[in-house]
Amino acid sequence: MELKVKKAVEILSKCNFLVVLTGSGVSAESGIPTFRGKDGLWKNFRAEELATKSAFEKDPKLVWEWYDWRRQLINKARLNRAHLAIARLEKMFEQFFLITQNVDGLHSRAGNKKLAELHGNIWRLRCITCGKVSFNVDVSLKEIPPICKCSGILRPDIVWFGESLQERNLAKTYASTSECDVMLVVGTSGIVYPAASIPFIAKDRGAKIIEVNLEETPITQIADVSIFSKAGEILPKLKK
Ligand code: BV8
Ligand code: ZN
Repeated sequence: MELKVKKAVEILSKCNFLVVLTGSGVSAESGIPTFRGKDGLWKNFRAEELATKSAFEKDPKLVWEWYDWRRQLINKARLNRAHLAIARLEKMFEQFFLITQNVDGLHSRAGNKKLAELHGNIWRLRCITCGKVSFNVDVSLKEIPPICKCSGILRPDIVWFGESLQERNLAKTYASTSECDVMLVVGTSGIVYPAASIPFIAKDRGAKIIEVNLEETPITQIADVSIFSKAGEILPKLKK
């Protein structure tokens, strides 16, 4: 493992433009369940069943309860050393961009500014009628589902399965992916598209790929180095 860390550090020492791509594994050590891990269940529902427009239309209360449960978890969660190291990396590379699939807002809380939240943000709400977007300040909702002033139902401002990602985020993502010379991929199973295609696009453009994960993923086959260990352990080493 030390050899691999050394190789990753060597790659980073020659890097001009660093892009980091994260998934729920980067928040796992903060106690937030990943999607496909064993604790990825809530009341025996899988995320794929609840994070869809049809589930919300069928039972907005149930879907809101799930998000409320997650927001309370996130509110109690402490940043872990991977979040802090990635915030530090933004300061160490003047050309830097962070692409996250996570909706928990923890990278911003850690201080990252140059980032795209590809799948939205659990703290933002959007009215399904008038489209107004607002930040929800209180952690748990008083009324479920919350109602907009225009009396429309508010939904989480999150990209559900089957929904397309926001153009603005995609543009920033593809721009940084085409310019970076190193992509550091942390804590993602590389299953959800279009996020999962990002490392492949970077690789095709000649970028070096460093992966940090507990398990092999489809990205492992194209990685220049894959370090199979906890993000909270490895990222501080890479930052140092
Ligand atoms: C789109 C917000 C089309 C929700 C999320 C069939 C039907 C319908 C759609 C599809 C289909 N087949 C394919 C699709 C496309 C679909 C897709 O890819 N599905 C997958 C499941 C096959 N994609 C979409 O639907 C996307 N939209 O395609 O639209 C379209 C196109 C044009 C026009 C109109 C429409 C939208 C995808 C976004 C879905 N929303 N999140 C919410 O959060 O509530 S995705 C969800 O999965 C989360 O955002 C999460 O981040 C993301 C990816 O999962 P991971 O982050 O990778 O988490 P996972 O648990 O899988 O892995 C964790 C990893 O961490 C593991 O590898 C583990 O080993 C590692 N780990 C754990 N602990 C640690 C660690 N590593 C290091 N250290 C540790 N300590
Ligand atoms: Zn409204």
